[in-house]
Amino acid sequence: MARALHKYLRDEVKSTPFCPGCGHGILLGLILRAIEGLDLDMKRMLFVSGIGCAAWIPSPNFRADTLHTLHGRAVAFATGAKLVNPDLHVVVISGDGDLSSIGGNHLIHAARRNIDLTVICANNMVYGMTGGQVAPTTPTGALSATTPVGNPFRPFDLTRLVKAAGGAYVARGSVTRPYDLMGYIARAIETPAFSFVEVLSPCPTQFGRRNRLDSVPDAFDHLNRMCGSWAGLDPETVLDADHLVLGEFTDG
Ligand SMILES: Cc1ncc(C[n+]2csc(CCOP(=O)(O)OP(=O)(O)O)c2C)c(N)n1
Ligand SMILES: [Mg+2]
Repeated sequence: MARALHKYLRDEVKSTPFCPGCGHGILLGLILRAIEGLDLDMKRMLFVSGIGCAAWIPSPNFRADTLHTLHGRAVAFATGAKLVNPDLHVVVISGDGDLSSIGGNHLIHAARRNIDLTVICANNMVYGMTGGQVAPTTPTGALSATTPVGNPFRPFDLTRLVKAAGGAYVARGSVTRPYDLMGYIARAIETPAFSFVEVLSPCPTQFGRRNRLDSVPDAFDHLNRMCGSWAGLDPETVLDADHLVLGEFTDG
């Protein structure tokens, strides 16, 4: 499979921007595996990202057209590209801060307008690239560079937010459950309407370091525990800062 994926990657890119243990590299591989499974032509795809560690997933790695845009504006660029090139599969890949903080309005309005985009949000529960500041997805009580005694606020439930705004296909997966996640990504790309996949992705360097999850295995275990025992439950029944429900949250 690794050899099969090689054709989707640019040869000239020799290094990775991701820290050891970052989940974004796993997500990169799963997106390409989903594309391989769907047998899509990369010439008919456009990948759009904002600014942040997650925004480096498609650009410069994918051997396809990629737009690395402004912080928070990936969905706006993607909307424009889709409107003038309706035959393109336009996939936004960016971070939780980028898409739900500064870019939050673009996200909900694209869902409301049901623009035919796929948005993959790599949620590491923090602003990773800029030093681990609190994000709208940081769990209540979690420590960050800007909440040294704990985040006093509750996080967004991104899947519920996008579903309420009108998203046609909405799912939450985790890089710690790669096979399920690959299926969600494939079904999102196949959906001819606004689709959204939230992807939990550990950040040992920023989130882990401050929250006593110092080692890479600890950061992965923590995420798995958050998601584990709640998998398969109705998202309406349970959600708090420490427990996340994985699955596809789409009516009918
Ligand atoms: C207009 C603007 N404001 C702020 C920044 C600084 N900035 C760059 S990336 C980022 C946060 C990225 O967080 P996220 O999207 O969650 O990605 P991660 O690095 O965690 O993968 C911020 C605040 C910027 N580049 N431009
Ligand atoms: Mg982030």
